[in-house]
Amino acid sequence: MAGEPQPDCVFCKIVAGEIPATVVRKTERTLAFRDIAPKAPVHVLVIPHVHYANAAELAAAEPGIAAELLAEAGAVAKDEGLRDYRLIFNTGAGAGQTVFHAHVHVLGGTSMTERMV
Ligand code: D5M
Repeated sequence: MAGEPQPDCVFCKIVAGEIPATVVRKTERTLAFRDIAPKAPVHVLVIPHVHYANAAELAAAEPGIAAELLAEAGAVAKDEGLRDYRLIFNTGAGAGQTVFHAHVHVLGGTSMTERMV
């Protein structure tokens, strides 16, 4: 069922505490943790606890949580001392999405003007 934990989803396992992550922020509905393969000095992922395949599906089904995801991304940037940063929502394998649980990448800590992650 939409929003329910998926047994083979690595991010559902992180939410459940079944695999470790370096958590930097947590709310009742979202979790922010450091990317395992950082592409910038600061590279944090913000995810909803609920499982949706991508951010657009999350926003369609649970707009309040999608808004919270964005607010938390901004809070991560502030916590990390970033004034300028990039938010990325890869959507679909052809766009580079590898984990099919909604997430936003927060990238910064270096000049982002030449970078596409
Ligand atoms: O991004 C998915 C991102 O998730 C990618 O940058 C690696 C990261 N990842 C995958 N597994 C983990 C664990 N276990 N901890 C932290 N980060 C992880 P995408 O937009 O789907 O390409």
